[in-house]
Amino acid sequence: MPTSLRFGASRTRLHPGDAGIELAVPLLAGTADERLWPGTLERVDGDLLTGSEGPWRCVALSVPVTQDMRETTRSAYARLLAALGPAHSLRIWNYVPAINEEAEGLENYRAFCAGRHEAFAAFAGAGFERHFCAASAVGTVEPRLSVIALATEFSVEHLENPFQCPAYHYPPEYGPRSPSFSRASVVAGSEPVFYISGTSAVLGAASVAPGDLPGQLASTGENLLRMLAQGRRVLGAETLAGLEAPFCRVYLRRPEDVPVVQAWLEKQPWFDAGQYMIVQADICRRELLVEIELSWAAHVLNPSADTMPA
Ligand code: 3EB
Repeated sequence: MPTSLRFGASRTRLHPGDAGIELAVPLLAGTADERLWPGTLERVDGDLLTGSEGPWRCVALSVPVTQDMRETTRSAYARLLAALGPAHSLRIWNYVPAINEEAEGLENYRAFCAGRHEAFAAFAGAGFERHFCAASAVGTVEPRLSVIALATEFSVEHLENPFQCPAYHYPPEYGPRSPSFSRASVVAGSEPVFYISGTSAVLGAASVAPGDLPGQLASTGENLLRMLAQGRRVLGAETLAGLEAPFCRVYLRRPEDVPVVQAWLEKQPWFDAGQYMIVQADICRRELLVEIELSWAAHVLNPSADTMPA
């Protein structure tokens, strides 16, 4: 039985077995569920669940954040990386409590980045940046850090956007430790999978069109097309064109912006009205209003959907 990520729950719960993962992130539009991976999860260690299905591996963890965000994140990621084991990281979703609020002079997102960076450095040692995969990190109102990770035995290629500074090279003005992710991750070969990270209006390392939704959508759309071109280069144009349309998730800071985002989505070449959701979440920089991620994985991770002839 495949596992789904379900948005709009009253609280976050990671269920072993068929019930999947429920996230307390409000759904604003579109479908509530995204098929996450082809297997089920088992509870192995309190609030940490894992599963393996063929070459794919999934780890999900949700921990209360009662004290220091940096240390909570470091220890959560140490457990997560240990549970992923030797599999190659492919996609990580992070839900960070009160992401733009500060504690002791450090914004929660920056404290999260510091703890995540420290855990990767301790786990993978020198050259650990090679292991950074596609990710998103957005806010949640629940006082819990929830992280869902996919990994695979297949080799994974991590991609960068030539118009953006690699996030792991962001200068220190964006926080004491840089964010540990790549702009996209691809598995080529017989079971191709392609994940574009949560993508925002960032050029170089700077935010574009601060506080201006149409300007940010335009810039985000250009960044998504740039990453699509990177993926096409690795997968081949025919392979990419042969895949089902991507699943699209939009993280939106202000619920009242839904109509503007929907009108914009309908004009995007990759958009499929049957495979998207808009959820309410704060974005990791205060001036950013929207972040968008695309996932081409349904044909592998949701194979039952392919059994009906068109
Ligand atoms: C950015 O480009 C926007 O910290 O894991 C996007 C995707 C962003 C992932 C993360 C952050 C992350 O810097 C923010």
